[in-house]
Amino acid sequence: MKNRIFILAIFFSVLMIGCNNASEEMVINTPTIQCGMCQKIIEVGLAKVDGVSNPRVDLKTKKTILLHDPEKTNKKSIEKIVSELGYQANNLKANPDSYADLPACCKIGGMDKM
Ligand SMILES: [Cu+2]
Repeated sequence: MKNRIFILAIFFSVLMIGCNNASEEMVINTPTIQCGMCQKIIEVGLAKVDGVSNPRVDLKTKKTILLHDPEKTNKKSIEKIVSELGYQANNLKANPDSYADLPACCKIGGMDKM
């Protein structure tokens, strides 16, 4: 019986630590990324955002995975930031001006022309 309370206590304190961190995983589809440079642009761009930590771009699956603090930021604003970096984020299309400024290799089909 004592053991069970002990386990429960550990369980709840782990939960509390989780809440204090307030970091939830978020996965964003970034289907227009082409190369390692795109990966860097998005990872560096998102790392600067308050409430975002450990952003990483998976080139193979074309997904961006990050931890975020729901009190500081949300999916909508992160999608907007990715769009402003020049990339599509889920259903939000890339900002056309930012996309135009991307290096040629980072444009859609850019890697195929090399
Ligand atoms: Cu690129």
